Amino acid sequence: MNDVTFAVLGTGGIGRRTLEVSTHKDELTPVAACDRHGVAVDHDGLDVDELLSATEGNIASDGGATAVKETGEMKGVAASTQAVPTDTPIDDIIEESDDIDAILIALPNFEHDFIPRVADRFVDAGYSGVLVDVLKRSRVIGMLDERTEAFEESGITFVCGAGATPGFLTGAAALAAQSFVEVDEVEIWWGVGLKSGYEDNRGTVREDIAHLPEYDIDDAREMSDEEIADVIDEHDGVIEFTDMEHADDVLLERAGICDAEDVTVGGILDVTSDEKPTTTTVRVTGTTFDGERGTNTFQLDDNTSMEANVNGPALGYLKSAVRRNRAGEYGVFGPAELLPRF
Ligand code: IKT
Repeated sequence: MNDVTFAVLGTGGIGRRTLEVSTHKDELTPVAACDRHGVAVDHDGLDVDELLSATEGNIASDGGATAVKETGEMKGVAASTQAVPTDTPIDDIIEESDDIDAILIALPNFEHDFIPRVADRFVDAGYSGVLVDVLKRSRVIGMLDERTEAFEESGITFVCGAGATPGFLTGAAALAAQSFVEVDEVEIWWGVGLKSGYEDNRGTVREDIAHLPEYDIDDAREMSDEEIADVIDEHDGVIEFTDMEHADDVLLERAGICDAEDVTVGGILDVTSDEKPTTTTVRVTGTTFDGERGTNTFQLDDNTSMEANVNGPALGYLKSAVRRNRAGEYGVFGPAELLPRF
């Protein structure tokens, strides 16, 4: 595969780690990155080490919404020597996007239609290329599906839900389903230990809290860092999630594998330890053509980090989508319909 250039919208935990993983992939060249108040563009390739060291440890839990501390010190992307401050980061990237093969949207904690609306802006600008997101919520997939025609006309290949879950684990479920002619149940159960990674992943933790029964995405977005810390303390640092609204369900349904209602997603987040509190497991139960009932199980090693399991697949799906895009295949794809490329 020829060189693939890409931009990252958002430089919270996901955006930054994606840039880092890409330095291990010869054919991927990150050429642009932004947060709410800064944008860095270099069509010959960003200096990822410089960008990461400039942004490391200075990102607010809003994924970079705070550009300037009270002290006047530059925060987020704007602190990089490759960046300029801006009030219009997404428009700035759109302006440069003619030569960019793919855009990774790594923006958590926004309203449900935020990613679809970002996609609209690329369509309106006549962008033709790949958009990839690591969104979580089931209800967003329908909003993207409604835009299929616009993406096809524009020449956009959109991959939705391309992180770990939905994403990697949805894809694993699609493979595990191949033994069966009828799939009865898909259970996704994840474990994440985030003691040292907590600061870097506060956006993801905030998003997870929105899945607790007593909260929703708007509450979680409005909560202060202290309030988030209080919720974590109330659970002694270990929070169990059940029946999460994760798009694995609709993504498996749209790939024809099972009904959305037969998919459950849950997991345990432990911010007191870097060890996974439980082994991340996908169990697919079904019936074979010759009448046997069985459960195929896919597990992640306890030593692979969430960062590895979200960002590796995000880039793998991005590469797969660029291949489709270059072959003239446009529209909306989910992680159960594509194999990520290594
Ligand atoms: C996500 O970002 O995909 C979802 C997060 C769970 C990641 C699971 C990783 C499992 C592993 O590394 O073993 C969470 C719901 N925010």
